[in-house]
Amino acid sequence: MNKPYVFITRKLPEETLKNLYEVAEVSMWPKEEEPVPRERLLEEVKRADGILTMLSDKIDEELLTNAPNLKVVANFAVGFDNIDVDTATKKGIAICNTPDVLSDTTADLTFGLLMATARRIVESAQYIQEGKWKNWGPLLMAGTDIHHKTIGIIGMGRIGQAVAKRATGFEMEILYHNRSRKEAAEKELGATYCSFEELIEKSDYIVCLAPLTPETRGLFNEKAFKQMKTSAIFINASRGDVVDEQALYHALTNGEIQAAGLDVFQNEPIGADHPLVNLPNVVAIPHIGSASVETRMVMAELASRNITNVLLGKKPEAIVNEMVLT
Ligand code: 8YV
Repeated sequence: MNKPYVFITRKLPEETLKNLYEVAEVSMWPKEEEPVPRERLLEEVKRADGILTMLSDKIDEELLTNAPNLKVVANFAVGFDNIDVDTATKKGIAICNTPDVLSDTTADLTFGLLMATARRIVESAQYIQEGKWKNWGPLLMAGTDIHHKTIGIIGMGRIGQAVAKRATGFEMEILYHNRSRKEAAEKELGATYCSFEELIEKSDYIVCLAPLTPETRGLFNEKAFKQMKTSAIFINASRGDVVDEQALYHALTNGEIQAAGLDVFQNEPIGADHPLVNLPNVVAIPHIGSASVETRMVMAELASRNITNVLLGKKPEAIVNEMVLT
């Protein structure tokens, strides 16, 4: 019997795909930093039983309705806003993701971004690189304290809770807003639930880790930035589309908030001419929340196991639309 066919949309380390090679014929787009062209992907899904894909590939209705054999799409990410899950579910296609394995790594980066922004670390490094450090002054590159301040976390899922855990080490007061109450976070981390409005008004650091949904799209708009303290620092490590970037630019250049640390943008990848990138009070980084070598390997292994399990008729470890399995 022919083995099922799996297409991988980006070059991943071969050693992370061992179990997949045992059960499937595998072909992989050979470039690491260049997405597979849409035409090639449309061609591949005509025969694929499984696709291992990335956030940069749109797995939309057109693609899913031209995939007669497709049984599983495994996203190399915890988020899955690049996939039309409703259409996939109607067609009985399993959608898998990579939760848990990236939570601590993404929380480390989020906290690092917060610290870099508050303490002007990137601006300070550039100051030396540009040969500007000629003298010392009491307020040279003076930033803002982190310890004992109030952090407000929007999206208290696994990553949000891992950020909150780090905030306890800085003895911060922790506020959170989430679709549902997280009693464990309240008990174990001393986090306090509050409304979105209350959170943005009271927090010194506003950290967005909420998934992109119809409810969160454009959540951080002109009104929201106006409600924040003028000393507030905004950190976004979820999705660019939760922010109205024009409103953020206005807030940062008109003293409505103090600074922003951004790992994600509305239209990625962005160029050096993006209006937010060269503001002195912005630290911008290229969507690297989960990008540690260790975690990227484990993500690839999990995505690969997710496909293997679905193809073998077993329950995958992480599935978004479990109803397709019944
Ligand atoms: C992705 C992410 O893994 O997991 C997510 O949802 O945003 C990132 O960690 C990365 O962009 C690769 O797709």
